[in-house]
Amino acid sequence: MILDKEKFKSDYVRKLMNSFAEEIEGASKLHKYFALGGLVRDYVTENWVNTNKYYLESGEKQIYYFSMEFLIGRLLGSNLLNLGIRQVCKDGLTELGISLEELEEIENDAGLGNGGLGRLAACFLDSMASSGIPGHGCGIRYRYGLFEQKIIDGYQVEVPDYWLRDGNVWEIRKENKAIEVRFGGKIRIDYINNRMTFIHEDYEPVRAVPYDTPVVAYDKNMVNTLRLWSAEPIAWEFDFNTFSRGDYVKAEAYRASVEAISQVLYPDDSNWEGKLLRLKQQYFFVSAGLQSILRSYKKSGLPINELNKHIAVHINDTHPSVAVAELMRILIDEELLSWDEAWHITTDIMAYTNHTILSEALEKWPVDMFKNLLPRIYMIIEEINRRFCEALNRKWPGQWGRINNMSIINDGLVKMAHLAIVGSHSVNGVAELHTEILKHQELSNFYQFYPEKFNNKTNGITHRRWLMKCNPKLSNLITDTIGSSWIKAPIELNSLAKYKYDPAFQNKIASIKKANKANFSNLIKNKYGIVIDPNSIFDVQVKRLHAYKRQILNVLHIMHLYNKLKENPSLDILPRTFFFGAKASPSYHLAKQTIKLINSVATKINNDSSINDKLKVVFLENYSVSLAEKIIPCADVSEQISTASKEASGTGNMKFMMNGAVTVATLDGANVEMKDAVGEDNIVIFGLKANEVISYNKYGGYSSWDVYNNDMRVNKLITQLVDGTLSHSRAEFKNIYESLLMFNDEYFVLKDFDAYAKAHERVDSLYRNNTKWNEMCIMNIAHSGVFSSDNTIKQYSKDIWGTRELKLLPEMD
Ligand code: 26Q
Repeated sequence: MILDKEKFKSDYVRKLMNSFAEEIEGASKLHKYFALGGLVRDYVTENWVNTNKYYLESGEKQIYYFSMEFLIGRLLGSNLLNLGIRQVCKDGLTELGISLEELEEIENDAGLGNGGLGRLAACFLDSMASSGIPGHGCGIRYRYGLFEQKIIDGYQVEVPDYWLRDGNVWEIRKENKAIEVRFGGKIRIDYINNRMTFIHEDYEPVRAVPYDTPVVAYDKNMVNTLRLWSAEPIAWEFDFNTFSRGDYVKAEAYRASVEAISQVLYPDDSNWEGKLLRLKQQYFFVSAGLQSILRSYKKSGLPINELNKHIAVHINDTHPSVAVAELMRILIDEELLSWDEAWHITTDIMAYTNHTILSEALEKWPVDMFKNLLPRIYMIIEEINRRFCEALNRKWPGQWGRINNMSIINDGLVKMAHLAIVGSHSVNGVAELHTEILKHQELSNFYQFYPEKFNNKTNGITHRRWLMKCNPKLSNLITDTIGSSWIKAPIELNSLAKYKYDPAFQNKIASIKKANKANFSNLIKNKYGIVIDPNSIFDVQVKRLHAYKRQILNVLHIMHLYNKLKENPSLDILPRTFFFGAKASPSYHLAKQTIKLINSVATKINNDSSINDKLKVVFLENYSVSLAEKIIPCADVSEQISTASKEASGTGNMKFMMNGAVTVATLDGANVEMKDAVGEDNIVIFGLKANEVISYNKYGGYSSWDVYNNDMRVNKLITQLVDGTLSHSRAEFKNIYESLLMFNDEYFVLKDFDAYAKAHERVDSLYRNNTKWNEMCIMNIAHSGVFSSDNTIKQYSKDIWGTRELKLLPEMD
């Protein structure tokens, strides 16, 4: 948008006055932030209204991305960027004596996600809008996001994340668009006009109220919508006229049980408590979302049997897969379509993305729970399953083992992944390797039955947030060097490859990294009191804590370097600072123990002056989107070391690459494609391959005891876990010790140790050659454009959704 500085200043002063009856002098930082956010929101509202109007009137196909998680982080900076007014606002604020950066720091992260899956949804929203695709998010407005992590005494302590405490300037509550969602009760079957009719009785109604957040396109007059639903009691329960004490108690219980639905985001949990509530959450937002889509579709006057021409729904992992049955319910029970018509429309609308091959993450619900909570939905799933099993039996007559295995309902469980596959026209994995594993291992039966449904869509990241916003110095250097076309067409970053050998460009790249590192070092000193050397190699592993991601491999290797330095204090290794950032699911004991281990190793190493500051270890508390934006531009080395075959894709890996880090990687997830893009000289690959891991898992042949007995470095490290080296209590790291030895090291940490240590020796020697290292950084940036989520989203749009990319919204009258 066009905005001049003087206009901005006067708008801002007025906004502060109108919102808080304050002048700049007397206003708090919080109010200054809210005035700025409110003003930016005002700037987008006209385009937002026009976009919605255009979408409604044109009948343009809309895609709704259904997700339990949207990890969007902060919005002020990205909205300013996408509107193209960051500089003018910054200059205007400076003249008013206000620092834009300081105001940006006031905003609470919207932490409505655990990790990759939620952040992917957020990147997709940005890319859909910026590519001109009419695409919207649909999810839950959790009152509490993922917990805030405190580290106390080296242990993770979880604190509730009340992100809405100060209010949320970006959202608008849409009271008039509320929807009723029904739980429990019974289904009575009746014949009305000769049609079998299903009447839902004695249900518990819940009011779903939408809160809309604008999703601003980059340099386009379009604004899409993220609609998050909040659960509230239906008003009639509080009829104060007929109110008795008993009613009051009942009404309060009802209120609490309803509000619980949108109270808190579930951590990716091995703990199944609160299962019922999670199922309630899923049906709640799916039903509200689909009902509201239908309501606005009908307003446009288009015929119901063309719904699939105008609407697409994407199911982000199995969590929203009840959408298949809910859409069938609406089309059959409310729109009076036949089963076959409804099924054709539903499967044409739905598409499903799988994000994991870990079987514990595939959702299964006990039949009794499901039937009681969602009786009509359960009936529909039974019918879907009956027809599906019949079709299976036609293809594979009498192969009951296989049919049982594929059945949606089996062993007293409803299998949501199966429902999603059967009810969608597209099933995709999130990296080439992952999709191949789905097709030939985990979902091979389904692939044989529905080969045409399976496809790959490699993940991506929005280069607007993950380069332009978080690393403005690098972004400006790129534009100064190759022009600005890469911003609209990130693949053109590859023009940077020409400058690979250019010493002047290399120096600029190196000095930007150095400046970012120096800034961050100050932050670390202020927050943790740890002094780190900005000239040391910054080696970073930030991601959810999980055994398969192998933070343990990293920390064991750090212990090993420390052991070597203790033996030989003059050992010639380059100084390194290792950073970790990770939240562990509260009930995931081993993950929490790993955090304690990292912190114990950090304390030991950081306080040992005999190693001459050659090693430092920093655990970054409360890893989040806003912290990621700070650490990623500083990284020299990116740790992507999951056990091959276990990481579906990874997206952090791409963010580091785009910011010029060199990746130490196993051939897992999208690392494989990163290697292909950047060339094997510019990435450090090590370790078992996916097929080797799969084969060990199938046929055996690995014993961690053998490594322990034969590799004296490993032997020493394992012993140190339990001999008091790191903790007074020898039981402190017992679970880690046992997982590596007694339970035969499920994730091949010891097996890969030697290769990993060698990979780091390579890193050390590559870094010594400044020129070579800079070349590698440049090549990583230059080949990262293919991992922009703009690229990914265009493939979804073309291959799966059938949506169009609008250049600009036509002028509205
Ligand atoms: C399941 C059942 C009960 C409670 C919680 C869950 C649950 C919650 C979150 C299961 C899984 C998740 C999140 C998964 C996730 O983030 N997966 C990551 O998705 C990324 C985007 O595709 C990939 O890049 C990562 O490889 C994958 O791990």
